[in-house]
Amino acid sequence: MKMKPLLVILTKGNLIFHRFPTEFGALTKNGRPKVSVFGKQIRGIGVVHGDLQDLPEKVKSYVEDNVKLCKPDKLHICDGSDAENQKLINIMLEQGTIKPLPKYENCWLARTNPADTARVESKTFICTEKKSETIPTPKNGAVGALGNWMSPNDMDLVVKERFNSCMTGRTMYIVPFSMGPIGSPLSKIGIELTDSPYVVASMRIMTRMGSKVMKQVKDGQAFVKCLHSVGTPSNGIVEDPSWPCDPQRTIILHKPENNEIVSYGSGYGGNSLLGKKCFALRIGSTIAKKEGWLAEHMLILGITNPKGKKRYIAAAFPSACGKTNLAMMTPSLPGYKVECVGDDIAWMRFDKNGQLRAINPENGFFGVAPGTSRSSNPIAMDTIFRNTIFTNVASTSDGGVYWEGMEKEIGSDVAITDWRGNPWSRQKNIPAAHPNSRFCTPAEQCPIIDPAWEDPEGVPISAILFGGRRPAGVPLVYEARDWKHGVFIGASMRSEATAAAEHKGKVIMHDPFAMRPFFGYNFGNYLDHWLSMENKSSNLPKIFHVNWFRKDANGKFLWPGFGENSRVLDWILRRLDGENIADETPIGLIPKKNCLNLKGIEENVNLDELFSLPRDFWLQEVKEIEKYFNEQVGDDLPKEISNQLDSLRKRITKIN
Ligand code: GTP
Ligand code: SPV
Ligand code: MN
Repeated sequence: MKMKPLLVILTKGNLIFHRFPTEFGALTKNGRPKVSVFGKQIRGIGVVHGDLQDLPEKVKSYVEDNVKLCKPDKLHICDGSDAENQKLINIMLEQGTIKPLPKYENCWLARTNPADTARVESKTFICTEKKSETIPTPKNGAVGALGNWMSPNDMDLVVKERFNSCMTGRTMYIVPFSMGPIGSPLSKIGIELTDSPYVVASMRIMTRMGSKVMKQVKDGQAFVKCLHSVGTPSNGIVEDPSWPCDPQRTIILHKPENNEIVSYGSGYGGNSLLGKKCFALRIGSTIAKKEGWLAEHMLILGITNPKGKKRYIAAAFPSACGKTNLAMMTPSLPGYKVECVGDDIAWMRFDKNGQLRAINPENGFFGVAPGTSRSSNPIAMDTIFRNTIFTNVASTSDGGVYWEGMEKEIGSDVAITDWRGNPWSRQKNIPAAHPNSRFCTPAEQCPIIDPAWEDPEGVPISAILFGGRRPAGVPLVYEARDWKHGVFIGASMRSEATAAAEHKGKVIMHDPFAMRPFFGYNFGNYLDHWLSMENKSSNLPKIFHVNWFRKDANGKFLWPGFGENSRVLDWILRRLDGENIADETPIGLIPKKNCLNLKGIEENVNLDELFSLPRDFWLQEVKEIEKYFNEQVGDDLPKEISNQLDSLRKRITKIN
C-alpha cells in the first residue's frame, strides 16, 4: 500500500507531521504559503531522518528544487553514523538489494541488474555552451572519441524528461561528502541527492560522509551539486525491484560552469557514486585547470628502499590495468616496503617550494575483484573481508565470496552460485563473477595504508608513471627524456579495452593519461595545462612508462608482474638517485644490460624480448599516434606535442 504523503509544518523549530491527502498549495494565509517544507509550496513529504531546519540555506534550496522535480515520498538527511548505516542495511536486506556474507564480519553481497554492471561511456556527457570547450573538433570526418558534448539547453530537457517524479514512492537521501580529508586545503565538498540506499552505503565507504561535512557547508564552503536517481523505465515497469535501474535511458551529465553533476538510470560504480569519476575527475579536472592543479586517474604509493629512503610515486593506468595492485604491492625484492596512499585518483599541486604534492580524495577502494588473490594481492585480501560491500561477485555455500583467481582459496566441497544467482561449476565456460565485479572497502583497513595518507598537505611526488595493457612492442619500462617528452608519452598512451566500461573485445584503444573517459574539458587544453606545469618547479618529478602486459608469441605474459614489479620500481628509484643505469633508445631511456635487478626471480624472463623495440611496430605506432592526434585533437594539439611526435618519428627511423 502506498502511504499518503505526510505534511510537514514548521513551528518554532519543531517538526510536526500530519497526514494530508492533497497537494497543499491551497493552504495559504494572507496570501503567503503557510505550510511547506522550506517555505515554498511543494508536496507534503516525510522526513524520516535528520532535521530540515539544520540544513544550510544553499543546501535547502538545492534540495527543495529537486524535491519539486523528483517528488520523493520521504527525505533522509545522512549523518554518516553507524546507526544510520544499520538502517540502510536493513532496508537493502528487505528490498533484496544485498544479502549477508556470514563467513565475514559486516560484509554484504549486491547483485545488480545484468544490464547495469559497468560505466557507460557512450552515455556520459559534459555540458558547456560551446562544444569546443568540451572536446577538440575532430578532423577528416572522424567521430570525436575524447568525450561527449551536450548543450546546457539539451541537458535541461534531459533532466526534465528523466527526473520528473522519478523518486515517487522512494526516499531521497541527502548525502554530504568530502573528497579529501575533512578540512584539508586540497579537499572539496559535494552533496549527493540519491534514491539508492546502496549508493549511500557505498559513499559512506568511498568518501568522508556525514554531519561533519554538512557543518563545513554551514561554515560557508562551496559544494558540488550531485543529483542521482536509479530511475524507472519509461513503461513504468521495474523489472527487478532489488536493483531498480533504467539502462535504456541511462545518462550521466556534468555542467562544469555550475559545478553540477546529474546521473540517471544506473546504480553502478562510476555512474552512481558521484564523488569518484564524475566529481574527482571530470568536474575535478575543470576546477583544477582553473585553480592551477591536476586531477588525475592515478594511484599514489609510498616506497622505502633498503637504505630506508622513502619516496612517493603516482601512476596512471587505465581502468582495470593494475592501479590497485601496484598501490598495494608486496615487493618481491628484499628490503623494499610499499605503502598505499590511494588506488585510483590523485589530486596534485605544486607547493610554494615547487614540490608536487598529492592527496587521495577518496576514503575507500572500489577495486576489481577478479584476479585478486593471496598470490597476486595478499594485502587486498587482508583488507576486504570486513565492512565491505561486494558487487557482482559469486557466492559460496559457506557464506563467502568467490571469483576467478580464488580457485585455490575455497574448499572443493563448497557450492558456488554465480553473480547472476545461478548454480555454477568449474566445468561451466562462463565466469562465476562478472569481470567488472568489485569490492568496496574502507581504505583505513588496508594493513599497509601509508601513515601520511590523510596528511592535509598531501605527500611529495618524486615520479609519475604512465602505463597500459600493451601485448606487443612496448617494453617493460622506459624513462622520458624530460617533462615535455613525458607529457607526450602520457598523451600517446594506448591500452587494451577492459570490462570496466561497455567496450567489447580486446581492441587497443587510445587512452591518453588514462583519462579518455574522464576529461572534464578539451583534451588539447588539458595538454597545455600539463605542459605549463614545467614552469611551476625546478624540481619536476621524473616521468616513466611501464607495461606489465607484454606477451610472447604464444600469448603468455613475458613478465610475472605483481610483486615482481618492485624490480621496475627499484630501477626507477635508482634513476631518481641519478645512477648511471640507463641507455638511450629512440623511445626513451631503458635499463642498461644487467641493471634491472633480477636476483632471486623464479620465472625465466626473456629480457631481450621484453625490451626489444621492433622497428615496424614503432613505425606503425607513430603512424597511429599521428592519425589520432590529427583526427581527434586537430588544431587544439599544442605545437610542443607535435614537435615531440616529429622527433620521435625521426629517432624511430634510425632503428635497424
Ligand atoms: P580500476 O579500479 O578499474 O581503475 O582498475 P585498476 O587499474 O585499479 O586495476 P587492478 O589493479 O584492479 O587490476 C585489474 C586486473 O589486472 C586484475 O585482474 C589484476 O589481477 C590484473 N593485474 C594487475 N596487475 C597486474 C600485473 O602486474 N600483471 C598482470 N598480468 N596482471 C595484473
Ligand atoms: C574505473 O573504471 O576506472 C573504476 C571503477 O575505478 S568506476 O568507479 O566504475 O569508475
Ligand atoms: Mn579507476
